[in-house]
Amino acid sequence: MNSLKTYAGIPEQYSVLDRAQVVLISVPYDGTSTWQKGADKGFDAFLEASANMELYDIETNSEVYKKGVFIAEPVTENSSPALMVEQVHKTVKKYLQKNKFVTIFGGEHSISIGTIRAFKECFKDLTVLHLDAHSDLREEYNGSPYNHACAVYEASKTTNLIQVGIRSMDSSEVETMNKDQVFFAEQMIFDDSWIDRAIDMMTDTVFITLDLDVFDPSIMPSTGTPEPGGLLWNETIEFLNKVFKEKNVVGFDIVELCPNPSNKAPDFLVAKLYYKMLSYKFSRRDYDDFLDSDLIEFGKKQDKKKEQIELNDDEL
Ligand SMILES: [Mn+2]
Repeated sequence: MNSLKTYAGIPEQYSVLDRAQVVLISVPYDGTSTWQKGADKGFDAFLEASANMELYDIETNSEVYKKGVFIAEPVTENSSPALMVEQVHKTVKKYLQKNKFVTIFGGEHSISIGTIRAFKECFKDLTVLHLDAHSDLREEYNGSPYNHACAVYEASKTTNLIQVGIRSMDSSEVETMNKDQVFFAEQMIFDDSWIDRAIDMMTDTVFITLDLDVFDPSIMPSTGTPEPGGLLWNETIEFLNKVFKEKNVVGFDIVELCPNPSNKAPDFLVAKLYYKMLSYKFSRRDYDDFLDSDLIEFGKKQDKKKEQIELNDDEL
């Protein structure tokens, strides 16, 4: 049972609401998925994998779990897609109002309609950074606007939506799509300037919605609708690191883990991805209450990295 577990097996003192800066809400919802079912099992697989992970992050020289991660009561409403979305919206908002860094774990992508709505109401000039193989811009699908195929339609109307990794869409979505703010996977492989161009399009305040099928199925086969030609690990975290460094990321959701009990590597990838994103968030140099010693070490490391980058540029 989730209630007996903590994220990544962290000591209980870091998992209570009062002390935790991070809230993790699971939405084990799989009501509208159209192909492989199982996204409702994602959170447990993620949690189990997370308990087997090292808690020191080499890259940021930090142990972000000390910021505290509270696992909220899961959103289990599933009597209709509309009610599920409303319940997600309410729950996310409740924790945002407590000034927590709110993260949400699916479930399938329709849950993001509720998460984005809550963030949109709490933050001005919101950018939604959408990483996905699919454009998810249908106004409705199978008779509902709360289908996974419609996950960011509302965001396309109400926020600054930037889409990354897209490689599958329907012709009916062409009109809704703002092509100037879409980075198609086919183009990204030939030109890595997409990283800076995408960041330049963002406002300061960013919410990230990450559908795991944005990754290549070679490293992320455990998802409802895998698509060939996706992102690999290093380029993805390099991009995310830069986004967290340059923008104020106010929260994120991760969706569509559809675990396969005989291959736990994808579950582990997701556990590590979540931890990386928290590490990037909280080890930013200007983050006020980061321990002084950590801060100095981190600063040194960043300078070194900068030198290295400049060196590499010279070589070119
Ligand atoms: Mn997708």
